[in-house]
Amino acid sequence: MTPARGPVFLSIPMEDWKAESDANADLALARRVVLRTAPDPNALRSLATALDRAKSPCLIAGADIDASGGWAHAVALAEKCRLPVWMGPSDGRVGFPHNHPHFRGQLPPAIGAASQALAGHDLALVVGTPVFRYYPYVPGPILPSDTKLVLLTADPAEAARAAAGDAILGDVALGLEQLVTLVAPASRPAPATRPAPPAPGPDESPMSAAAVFATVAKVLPRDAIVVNESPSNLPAFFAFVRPHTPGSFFFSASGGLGFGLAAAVGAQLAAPNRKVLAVIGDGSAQYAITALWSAVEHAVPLTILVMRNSQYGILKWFGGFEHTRRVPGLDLPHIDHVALAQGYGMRARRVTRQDELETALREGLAASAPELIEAVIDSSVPALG
Ligand SMILES: Cc1ncc(C[n+]2csc(CCOP(=O)(O)OP(=O)(O)O)c2C)c(N)n1
Ligand SMILES: [Mg+2]
Repeated sequence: MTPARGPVFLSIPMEDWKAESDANADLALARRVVLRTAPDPNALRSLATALDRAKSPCLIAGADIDASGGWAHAVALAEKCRLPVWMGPSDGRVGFPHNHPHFRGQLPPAIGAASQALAGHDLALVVGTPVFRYYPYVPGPILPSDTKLVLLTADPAEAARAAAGDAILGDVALGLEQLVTLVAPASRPAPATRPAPPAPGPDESPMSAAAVFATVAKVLPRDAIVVNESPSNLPAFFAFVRPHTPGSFFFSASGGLGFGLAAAVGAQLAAPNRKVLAVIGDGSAQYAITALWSAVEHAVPLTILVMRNSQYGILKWFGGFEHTRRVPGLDLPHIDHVALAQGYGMRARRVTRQDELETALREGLAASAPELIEAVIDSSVPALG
């Protein structure tokens, strides 16, 4: 498959299942096709020169760095050029270690705010993520007036539809590897180190999202995989849990709910030697609740943490953002995820305090069967920008 890779619908006529394959089919099966194509060397040389000459360049590290195996090259480039690094807005994977001193955070998914975050940078290098994904419409310039942008992407459609800047097409891991050899070591000062996570506050009931994620950060194994579909709590999640190993974070980049619970079951099946933690909003959980059945029936030992704030929190924020008052249907009282999970045959418990959560997470992550933890959190609506 050529980039961008993703879900494929394959329809096989029923009678073909019964047909015997012949020698020609063996030829087809024996084929090996290498699809990685390196970016144009001249374009990379010009980009390296632009990086060398820039006063204050920065890197926006995207999901495809993870998918293409380019973490080490992204880190080497950021260190050699002393680049501050952001995660792409609403990106589905992490392409750069969030605990690296150069890491700044996730670019906000709105025109005005993303452009403000890039202010002061004369060159923005975007690698393996669209320019850019936006959620609410916040008018403004797509880029600050004195910022040039270059996108390195393996996806021709992504290159074509970028709202601003130049684009270079090719495998992003190969491109980054080449760039590292082409740039000169920068003499500009290294970016300031990102502050340590904030203190989560006292252990009280109901918990804050911060208290939940401080606990998750404490107990999560180093190579664990987190699938996240807890929309209003994503900034709090990234404040505490800083993914720092490849292939350790998955999020629905399109924003379509129902991905998380099902993807977490798939991730645990695909990576039996790593622990998968699904962090799922109480609203989002309803969009693919039958994934619980798959986890139980196939004995998939993932841990599911449901963030019970009893609401569609992000839509309450959105209502306020759009100055829409009294939007109906955004409260989700009375959904008992413990009963739902038990109904599917899954071990489950509710926790209301950090110490209970810590025990539940440790036991869940050590268990050889799937387990659901419903964390009751306060229903404050986070300020999302
Ligand atoms: C399939 C689908 N339907 C509806 C939406 C709109 N939507 C976006 S976020 C959201 C609420 C999510 O609620 P919850 O999972 O409880 O997370 P919270 O915002 O409370 O953190 C909804 C309904 C969507 N993104 N996808
Ligand atoms: Mg919710």
